Amino acid sequence: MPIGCLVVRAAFRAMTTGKPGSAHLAFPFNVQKEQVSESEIWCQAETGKFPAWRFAPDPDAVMRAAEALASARCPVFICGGGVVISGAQQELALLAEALGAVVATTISGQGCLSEDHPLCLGVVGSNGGTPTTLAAIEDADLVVFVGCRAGSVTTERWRHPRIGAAIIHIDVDPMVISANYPTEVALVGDAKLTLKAIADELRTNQNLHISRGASIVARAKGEKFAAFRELARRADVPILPERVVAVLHDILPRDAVVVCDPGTPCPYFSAYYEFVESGRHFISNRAHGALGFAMSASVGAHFGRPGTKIVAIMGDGSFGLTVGEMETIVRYRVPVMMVVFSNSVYGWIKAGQKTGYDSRYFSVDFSRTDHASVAQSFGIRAWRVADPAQLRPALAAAAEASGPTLVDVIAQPLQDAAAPVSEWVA
Ligand SMILES: Cc1ncc(C[n+]2csc(CCOP(=O)(O)OP(=O)(O)O)c2C)c(N)n1
Ligand SMILES: [Mg+2]
Repeated sequence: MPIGCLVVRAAFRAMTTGKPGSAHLAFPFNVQKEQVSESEIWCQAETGKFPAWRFAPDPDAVMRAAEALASARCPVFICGGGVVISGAQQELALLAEALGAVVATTISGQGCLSEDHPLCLGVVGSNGGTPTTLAAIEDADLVVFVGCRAGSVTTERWRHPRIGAAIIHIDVDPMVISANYPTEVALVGDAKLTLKAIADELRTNQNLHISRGASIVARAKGEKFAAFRELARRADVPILPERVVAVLHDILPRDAVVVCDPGTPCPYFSAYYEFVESGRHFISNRAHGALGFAMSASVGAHFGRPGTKIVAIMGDGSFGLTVGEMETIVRYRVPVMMVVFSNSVYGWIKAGQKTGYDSRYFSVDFSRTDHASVAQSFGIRAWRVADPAQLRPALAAAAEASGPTLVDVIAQPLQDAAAPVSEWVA
């Protein structure tokens, strides 16, 4: 059997089973030149989508998790990207509603619950969390991690929740569970099946305590968005990131997909852009957080979901790393809308040097590029906005145009901003 066919088939299994994700194939020259007949190229049908095969957790663990949840005074779910990958949005909503429990998310977990759901707290952690959302985690007497690594950013380096707090952990990957927290109940399984199994178990529980999650969320979000709106309506020059988020939220369709680079985009959109449709509408490359991701990823998002408005939000550092991809965007007429936070600085790193190194700045400032002109040279319609009054008309025109567009926003440098970042990992 030709080795190439085996490897492609293995890649489909790797992408769609266990912890679904991308796969990378590297073919030696002799394999590339191998003769194969069409009948030898096939994949198991289930591996054409993810998760290909779901598996359920140990029923005994389900029972213990249900008991712990039923008696908790104030349980909080912290949901990661695994919930969205599993397509467990409805099961999560039903379980949270049965318990009256708060649902917080990681950056990748956005979309596990619609953000206008009364139990949806939004993003927590050092990148996109705020003091008021943090308080809700602090008040929990039971934390349920779902499809989430309980990593340093989400937990603010394992301080929230603290080590020793009561933890239930649900994940398809057993290597994730109890890696960072001693865990009361471990459930190894698909999020959709597991959440449903717990909800089924709770249905017969006579002592179910219903928590006041909705009022906790209302207070936390009320305070967070009051402070945000105050800044978003200001007409400061350079333009505040809050204003950009608010205007885009106003003008983009409900089902738009927003792809964010590191730097200013990720924390600002995680904290303040409310995704009111559940499912995958926010994409950011966590883990490595490589600059230059959003422009290329937005092209992938377009082909994955053609007909949907796709918006790439970039830093100017990211723009510099990936600008050549504009040729591809033009050649294929990919109708993505790009927005650049032009602040002439590696803002995230400068903010880290400001707080962590006593403002001793090194190698973080660079000169201003006219990103709109660069885009125009590639053949992309572009606007440059320095005046806050021009922001809405420019973004609206770019959003309405049919081909690729770019809006270059002269923006407040991140190290000077009221960013929703509690700790700069820099
Ligand atoms: C490829 C790569 N190199 C370096 C880093 C480290 N890093 C994280 S944020 C950042 C600065 C981002 O600058 P910019 O894109 O201008 O966004 P800003 O913070 O100014 O909004 C850097 C260098 C990274 N994440 N990826
Ligand atoms: Mg920058």
